Amino acid sequence: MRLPIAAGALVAIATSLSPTQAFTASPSLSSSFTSRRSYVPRNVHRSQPRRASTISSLQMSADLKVGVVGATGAVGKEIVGCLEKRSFPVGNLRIFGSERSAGKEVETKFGAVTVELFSEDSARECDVVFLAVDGDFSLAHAENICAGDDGAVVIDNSSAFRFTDGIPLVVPEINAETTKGKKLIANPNCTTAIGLMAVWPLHKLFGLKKMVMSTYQAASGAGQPGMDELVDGTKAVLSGERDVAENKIFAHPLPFNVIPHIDKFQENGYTKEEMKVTWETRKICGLGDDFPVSCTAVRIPTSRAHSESIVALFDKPVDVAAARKTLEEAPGVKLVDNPDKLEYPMPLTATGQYDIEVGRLRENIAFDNALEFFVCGDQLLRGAALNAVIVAEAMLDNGALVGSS
Ligand code: 2RA
Repeated sequence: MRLPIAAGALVAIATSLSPTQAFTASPSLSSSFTSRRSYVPRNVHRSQPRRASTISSLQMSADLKVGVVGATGAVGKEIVGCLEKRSFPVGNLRIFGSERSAGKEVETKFGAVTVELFSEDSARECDVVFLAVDGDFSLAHAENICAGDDGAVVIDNSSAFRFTDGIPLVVPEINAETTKGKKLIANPNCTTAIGLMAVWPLHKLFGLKKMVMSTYQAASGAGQPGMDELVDGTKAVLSGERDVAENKIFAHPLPFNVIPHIDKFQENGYTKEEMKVTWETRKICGLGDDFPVSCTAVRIPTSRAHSESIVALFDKPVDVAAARKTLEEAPGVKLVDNPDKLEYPMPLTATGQYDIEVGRLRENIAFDNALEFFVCGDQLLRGAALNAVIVAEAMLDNGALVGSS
């Protein structure tokens, strides 16, 4: 079966977001806790001391045919990196791209891989395909890649299917069981995935009633072009070449600025990025369609870790010590909350890490039964690539993903 490629859709393969999506788009305390701490140079991965989730050794022994579409973009590169570092059972790695990248060679732990021109037929030959492409491309091809008993499992990083009934939207530490028997899985928006890693354990403890989030989002949310625009613009201003940086990706110059605008404005005055936090929180956590979640999403001039200030209101009275203990034990979460030593979550320390950092934990003084805290997470890892790879691991574990001969 040969199915057509949507005209123009491949143009966006090399980056995870189009420019349009990026902006129109896109003292002393007595109780201090730090579970682990280490500084990581920007964009450098240190060895990961623990895994955000585990899969059984039996299933790890299967060798899978793995496809990555968009592997030359910022998220795609990290997917390949996660497959390598987490010892995902890759028997054969295939990288698919546009005409522009087809034929290029990519060095991987699994050997040198020549980028193939994408076709649905080729992608269907894989056991699992990670899509790190834009929503139009996913809409055109994802369902065809996974159709039928012989189709591949597809884990889609775009927003194309996040709110489609019957398609799971998954943060594996929260709702991995929803992938059972499914072949198309939606990966959440980075902002939601990072925040919910901290909110979910607290929800289980106290029962979430409402949530208000304010974000401080890195340039990487707009893909490699966003990171490049930040670095180039900062250099241009610091060298005296320009008074104010140029902007093509973001709505305004990002260097030396903050921009309270990510994704398109909606009729209710929120942006789509903000509403994604509301809609995705409801779906992933199994909350009602009118569950109250409000977000203000802001782009700041950092490279690749998103930060979030969260006020969570609960049904039950909150106990800060119990909350700390729960967060310390939560998979994929690192409690960094030691103000006496100036230790709290920061993009600098969260960059390159699998775990999200949570800290500045305190009882909120404006609302009853409310906690306030600060979260940082690597936008390209927990916010995208790592989450997708752990979804695949969970599917190996529950039998939704099996190797074919
Ligand atoms: C952003 N959340 O930061 C988006 C990317 N998925 O722009």
